[in-house]
Amino acid sequence: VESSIPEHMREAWKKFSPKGFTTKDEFESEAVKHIETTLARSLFNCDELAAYSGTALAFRDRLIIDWNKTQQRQSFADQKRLYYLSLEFLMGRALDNAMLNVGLKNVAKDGLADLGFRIEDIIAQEHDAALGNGGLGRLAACFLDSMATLNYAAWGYGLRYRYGIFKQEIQDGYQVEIPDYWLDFNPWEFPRHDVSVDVQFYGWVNKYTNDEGKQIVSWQDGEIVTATAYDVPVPGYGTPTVNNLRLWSSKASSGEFDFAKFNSGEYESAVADEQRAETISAVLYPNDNLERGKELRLKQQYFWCAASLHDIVRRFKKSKRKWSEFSDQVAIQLNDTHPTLAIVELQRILVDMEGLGWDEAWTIVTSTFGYTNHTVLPEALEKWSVPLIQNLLPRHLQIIYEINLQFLQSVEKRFPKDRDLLGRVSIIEESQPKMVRMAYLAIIGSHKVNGVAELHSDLIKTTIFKDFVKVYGPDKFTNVTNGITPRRWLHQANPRLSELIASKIGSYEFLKDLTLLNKLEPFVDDKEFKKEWAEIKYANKVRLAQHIQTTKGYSVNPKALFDIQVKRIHEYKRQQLNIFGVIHRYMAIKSMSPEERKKLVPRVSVFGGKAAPGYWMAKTIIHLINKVGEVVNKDPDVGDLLKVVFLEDYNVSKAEIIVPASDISEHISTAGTEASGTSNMKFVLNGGMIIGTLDGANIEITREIGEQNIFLFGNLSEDVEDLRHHHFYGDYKVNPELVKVFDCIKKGTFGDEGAFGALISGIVEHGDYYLVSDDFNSYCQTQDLIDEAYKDQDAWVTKSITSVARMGFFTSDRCINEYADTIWNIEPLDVAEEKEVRART
Ligand code: Z57
Repeated sequence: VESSIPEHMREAWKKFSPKGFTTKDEFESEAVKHIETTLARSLFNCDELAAYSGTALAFRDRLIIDWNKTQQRQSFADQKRLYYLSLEFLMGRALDNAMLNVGLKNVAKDGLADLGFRIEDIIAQEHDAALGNGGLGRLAACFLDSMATLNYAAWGYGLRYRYGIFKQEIQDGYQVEIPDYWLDFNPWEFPRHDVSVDVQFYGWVNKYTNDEGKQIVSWQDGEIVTATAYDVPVPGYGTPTVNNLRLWSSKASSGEFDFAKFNSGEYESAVADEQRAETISAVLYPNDNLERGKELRLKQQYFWCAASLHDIVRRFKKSKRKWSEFSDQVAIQLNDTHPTLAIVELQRILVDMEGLGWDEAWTIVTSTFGYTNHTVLPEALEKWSVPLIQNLLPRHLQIIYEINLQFLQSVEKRFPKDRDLLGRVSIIEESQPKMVRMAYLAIIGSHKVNGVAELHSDLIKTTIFKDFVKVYGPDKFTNVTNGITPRRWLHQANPRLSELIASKIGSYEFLKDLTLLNKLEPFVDDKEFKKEWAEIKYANKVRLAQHIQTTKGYSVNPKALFDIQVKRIHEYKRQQLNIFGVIHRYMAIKSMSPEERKKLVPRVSVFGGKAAPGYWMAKTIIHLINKVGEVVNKDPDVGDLLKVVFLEDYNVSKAEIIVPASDISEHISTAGTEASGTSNMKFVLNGGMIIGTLDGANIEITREIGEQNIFLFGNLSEDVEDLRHHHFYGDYKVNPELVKVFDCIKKGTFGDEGAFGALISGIVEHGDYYLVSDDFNSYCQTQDLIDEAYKDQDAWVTKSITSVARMGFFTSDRCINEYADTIWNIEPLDVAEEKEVRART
C-alpha cells in the first residue's frame, strides 16, 4: 500500500506528522493550545474541568499517534487477531491510566502545577466510563489492559450505551437510581461515521431454488437499524501498542428513516421510528447475575453481534484468503452467553450470504469461538423464548434448530440407548413456551469452554454442564483463573506502595511481571521497610476517612480496623451476613462494662455497592445497613468502637480510593456460588487481609499466600446441597446468636421492624438458601480472631507483606497469556523495532 503513494507526498506526510510531547513545556503548550482553541477558553475562565479537558486532549493526541501505528502494524503483520465480545466494559477513568502508561504523569503534574492546578483535582474531573455492572465488566477492562500491555493484536467489541450503570444515591436509607448520562464531553471516543453496518430485525424467510438449481435462503422485509462504530484507544503500559475497543451505537438507517412520512407531515411517527432505533444502544441493563428475558435486551445482543461479525468478516475478506483459513486469522471469545448469537450469525453469513456448505461453515464456526462461563447461578443462565426469537430473528431460529438437530443426531449415534440424555442436552428446552438454552448453544458452537477459577471450573463440569462432559469428553472444558491488572490496581490506585515496592526490588518491572513481587519476601523482617509499609496503609486510611468526612459528613478514626465489603449487593454475596455480624458486635458492646470496652479493637465497617433496581431483597439489605449505621454511629456507649458506613455510588474510581485503605475485606459468598471474585485479588495486592469462605478464587489465593495469611470460615461447597436439604427436611434450628440479632431488629432498634421482615423470614421460615445461619457462628468467631490478630501490629504487617509478595499469579497478564496459548492460539506482536525507533527520536 505504502509504495503506491508517490515519494514527495510521503516525504511531506513524514515531515509534518506529529511526534507527540515529552517535556513539561511541550505538554503545557499542547494543553494550553487545546484549552484556547479546541475549547475556546482562556486563562481567565479555565476552571478545573477545562484544565482536565485540555490535559485529556493533549494525552489523547499522543495516544492517537501510537494507536494509528499499532493498527497499521497489526494490519501489515497479518497475524491472527483476537476479538473479545463483551456486553460490558467497566473501564473507569482513562486519563490517569493514559498518563502512567506513556510514562508522563510527572511531566503532566509539573505542567499542571505551572498552570495553577493540582493533578489529583484534574484527574477527579473525569466521568467514569461505567459500561458495566460489576465483576464481569471490570474483568473485560482488565483484559483489554493486559492484551495491549502484552502486545497482542486484540480488539474489544461492545455497545456504546448512552447511559451507563445508574448512579446511586441513598435517601432516608433507601437506594435511589439516577441516570448516568456520560457522553457530554468524552475525549476518549472517535466516531467512525464511515464504519457502519446495517442490522436487520423481524421480517420473514424466503427459501427457493434458483436457475442453477441451488437452494437460496433470503431473510427479507425486516426493519433495518444502522450500527455506527465509535472507537476507543486502549493503551498498554510501557509499550507502543495501543489497541482498539470498538463500541456500536444504533441509529435509524438512512434508507429506513422515513422522509416520505416527514414530507407528508407525519413528523411524530417519523421521529418515533428514529427513536425506536436509537433505543437499542440507549441503556445498559443494570442486572448482575440475573437474566430477565426482555425483548430489547435480545435486540441489543443481536445488534452488537451482527455488527461485530460483519466488521470482522469484512476485514477478513480484504485479506483475500480462503474461507478455510478463517480461524487461522480470527479468534472470538464470548464473555458469558450474552454474545452467543454471534455463533449463529457467523453460520448465517457463511451459508446464506457466502454460499458455503453447512458442514464446511460449521467447522469454521466451531474452530473460531471460545466461551467463558462466569456463573452457575440458575437465575443468571440465559434462556430466550422460542416465539420471541421466531419473531425477531426468524432465520436465526431455523439455524439454531438445524444446529440442534445435527448435534442431537451425533449424540444419538454415540449414545444410542440413552434417550433421556438427548432431552437433557438439547438446545431447546421443552417447556411452555419452548426456550433456547444459550449456554448449551455456546458450548456446542465453541471449541473450548472455560470457567474462571479452579473450583468454578470443576463445578461446571460436575453440575450444570456434566452431560456435555460426557458427550465431548473433559478436554473441551478448561480453567483460566481470573486476574486483575496491577497497573490500575496497584500502581495507579496505590502509587506510594508501588514506589516502595520498586525501591526494594530495584525497578518497576514487577508491573509487567508480577511474579517479581516474590523478591519482597526477604524484607519481611526489615524494620524500616515494615514501618514505611504500615505508614502507607495508614495514609490510605486517612484518605478514605477524608472521603467519608466529605461525602457522609462524619468522621471515623483512621486508627480503627477498617473492615470493607464493596461489591454488587446480592443475597449470594451475603452482605446480610456481614450486617448481622455487625449487629451482633453492637449488642456485645452494649452489654459490656466500660473496662471491657477498653480492651476492644475499634472497627469501621464499610459497605458499598449497587442493587439492581428491581431486586427488592438487595434493596432491603441496603436499607438495613443504613439504618444500623444511623443508630450505631450516634450511640454514645459505642463511640469510636464501631462505625457503620454505607458509601454511596460504588464504582471503579471510588474503588481506587477504597481498596488501598482496607485492613480486612469481606469475600463471604455461600461456598460454590461466587465463580471467582476479583476484588479479593485487588485487596490482597494492596496489603489487606481477607475474611472469606472457601469459594471462587479465595481458594487459590489461600494456596498462594498461605493459610496463616487469610481468615477462612464457613461450610464447604461440597456440603451445601445436604445442608439445604436438611433445612427443609431435617430438624432445622436457626443459630441462637443469630436469633438474638433478629430479636434486636424485631424490637425496632433500627426503626420500622416490618421493613426487614422478609430478610429474617427468608432465613427462619423459607429455608435459608444462602446458609447464613449455618455459617454465622464460624463467621463471628473468625471476626474475633481478626481482632486478636490486629492487636499484634508487627505480625499483621508481616502477613500483609508476605501476602503481597505471593500475589504474582493473580495478574490478568498471566491470565491473558493462558487464553492466548490454550484457547486463542495467538502470539504477541514484536514491537522491539518500534521501541527502538521511539528511543532514537
Ligand atoms: C458478573 O459480574 C459475573 C458473572 C455473571 O454471570 C454475570 Br451476568 C455478571 C461475575 C461473577 O459473579 C464473579 O464471580 C466473577 O469474578 C466475575 O464475573 C468475572 O469472572
